[in-house]
Amino acid sequence: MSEVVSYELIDNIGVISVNNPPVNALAQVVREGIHTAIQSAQQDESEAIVLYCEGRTFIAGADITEFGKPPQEPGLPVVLGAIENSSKAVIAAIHGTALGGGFEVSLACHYRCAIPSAKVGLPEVKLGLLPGAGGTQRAPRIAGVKAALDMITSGNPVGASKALEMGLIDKVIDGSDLKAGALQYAKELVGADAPLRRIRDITIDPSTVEEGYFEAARKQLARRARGQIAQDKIVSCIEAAVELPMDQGLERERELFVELVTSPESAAMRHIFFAERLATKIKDLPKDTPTREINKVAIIGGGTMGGGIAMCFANVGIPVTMLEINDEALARGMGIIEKNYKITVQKGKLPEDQMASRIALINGTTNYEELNDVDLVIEAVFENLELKKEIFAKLDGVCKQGAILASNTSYQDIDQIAAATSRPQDVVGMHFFSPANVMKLLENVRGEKTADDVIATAMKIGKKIGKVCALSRVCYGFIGNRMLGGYGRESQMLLMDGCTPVQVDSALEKFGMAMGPLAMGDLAGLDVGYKARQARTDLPDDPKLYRMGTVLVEMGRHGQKTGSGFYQYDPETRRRMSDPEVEAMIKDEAAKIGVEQREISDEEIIARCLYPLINEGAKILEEGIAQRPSDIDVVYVFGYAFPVAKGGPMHYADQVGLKNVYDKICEYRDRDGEQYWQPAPLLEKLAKEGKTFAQWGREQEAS
Ligand code: 3H9
Repeated sequence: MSEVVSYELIDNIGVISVNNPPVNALAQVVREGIHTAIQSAQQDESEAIVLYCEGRTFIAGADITEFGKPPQEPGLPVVLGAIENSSKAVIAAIHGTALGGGFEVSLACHYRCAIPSAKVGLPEVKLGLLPGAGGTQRAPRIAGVKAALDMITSGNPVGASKALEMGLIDKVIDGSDLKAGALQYAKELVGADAPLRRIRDITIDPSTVEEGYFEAARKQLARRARGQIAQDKIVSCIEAAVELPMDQGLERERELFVELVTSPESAAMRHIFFAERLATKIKDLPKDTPTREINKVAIIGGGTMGGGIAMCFANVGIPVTMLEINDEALARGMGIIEKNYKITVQKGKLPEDQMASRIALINGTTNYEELNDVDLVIEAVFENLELKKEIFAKLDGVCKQGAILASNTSYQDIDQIAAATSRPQDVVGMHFFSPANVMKLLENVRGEKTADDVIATAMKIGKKIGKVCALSRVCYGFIGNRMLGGYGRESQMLLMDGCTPVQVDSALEKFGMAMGPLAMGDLAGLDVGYKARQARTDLPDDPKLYRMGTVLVEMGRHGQKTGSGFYQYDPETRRRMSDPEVEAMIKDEAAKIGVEQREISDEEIIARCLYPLINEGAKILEEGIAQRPSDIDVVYVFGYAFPVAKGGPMHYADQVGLKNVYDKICEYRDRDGEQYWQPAPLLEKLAKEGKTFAQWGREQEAS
């Protein structure tokens, strides 16, 4: 057939096998191979056809690398048409993950069987797309409108038994020998003279859909979509599945798919898909770098952070010992963990019995000696370098040789912490984000002396506990927090210049940030930044700088925890409300220091808050703190809720144009001063050469 698709006749069944590692994506050769195989099977003595995949999974979707390139024949709809119109029943045999175009291939088949561990789904929405090969038309025809809409707009896969319940597949094969089971099933269908079941022949009764259902779905999805445009179009497609005949529904789907696949939102989300995977690759570490076994973990500190980290390990069945200074602190820590698990159970996301088994994996101690057999320790105490050094010296004394000693510090120097031990090669940063059991990012920090296998292990264990990992070198604040400085500063400067807090936050929330910077300050506590500023000696002596943050804290308005900060908060619901008193105060403070306020556009708000991120990102690249521009995007999307549909700050900068970013920074420098705006040399260079960060990244990767 072709290099990646083969065809053989086994007894009376034709078997098409796809073999396109790693995930059997539907590259042109695969599409062509399946198409040819289906056609030739029509001519031989086979009585049914099984579509099977070699390797770790059934087809996991279209080949994402082909999007944005000129289309190559045959297109997927043509292949699906050939399958659906086959004169002999085609049976999809599913293992691993049948996703996107892969699941759509199976929906064009007449029957679908799967092994119990298989999953099926339509995750296109996670790439800013919709299922473009009939998924939006076929799924509601067999699973019902609501189930299909939920599945396609969430993008989440379902396991084989659930898929069977939903009508998405027809049979779960007993045991793990899929090929034998599928052959057996095909023979049974032939023996029973089973009809050619084409999903296209099913019509949906419109009266089964409540009046106003689609409008309500649109509204609900718009609230959670944050700048993403695919959800709304998915609703339109499913509406078409109800209202239009199959062919017209497919046409509508194709039209909307093409709009999405050429949109900047989908390009950004595809960028993040590949960036997430690239971030796990360490430039100077071979793929086969050995890793250390992690079977038992200790966490130092049972606060919110330590508790959240402990949950991450317990969730994947790894026993954890949590160390606190006394029994009272330990009981408090265990209480927080239990409360968090209970909330998860109440939300229906965890069965109650699993909660008990996970909690049972977390043990408390106040005695360092009990850490003598753990494979990994993560210190998560408050940000005090001396205290951290003391703890690491103690760990050095009790932990077995080869144990990895990690710090969850957000700022401190990993090399100094490592120097407090006799084994700096075993010391690494593992920076989790709060709440640690929820946030996806794990920023691993490589010290000067960290051993290769320690880095490789930190990346591997991160993946195991469900995190998206990125690697940083040592600097104050590492990649993520170091970049934040200018973002917070400008959000407050804008107030002095004439904005209200609502205006600043709304502009950034419209851009797609989950929460504007001032509301975020209120959530974190304005006193935190206030105290940190007091400890710094390097800040310019400028009355404008952080003026409102300072004034509010000195009035006792520390943010949500005191019921007011930049905003007022409803004591019951915590709903944020603008505060006329703060707005008047801002005007007064600006007048006191002689700042003339003016109208400020959303465009200026976005530029002043986001361009400092980009500029610092460029410095971080030049210094080799981040491995590549796309790693910075991964940090921001998964750790700081930067909108995925914008692709992270560096991708966004490339879209705006580096020259435009550079020119604006120069304009702000000339207006507001060099102490705040100093274009990074790399940004200046690339702007002048007309290049993008992505191009620079590729050049570096190749060199
Ligand atoms: C679609 O189907 C559109 C249609 O509706 C309409 C068409 C007309 N293409 O994730 P991993 C690479 S949209 C190309 O580390 P895992 C990946 O980059 C698609 N490459 O493995 C990585 O490369 P490398 C809908 C792909 O075991 C390697 O495979 N489908 C694709 O942790 C291993 O990946 C999806 O959105 C692809 N489709 O997870 C599914 N998929 O080794 C996307 C993967 O060089 N894929 N690669 O870094 C996944 O969710 C996961 O890869 C999967 C395996 C769960 C399958």
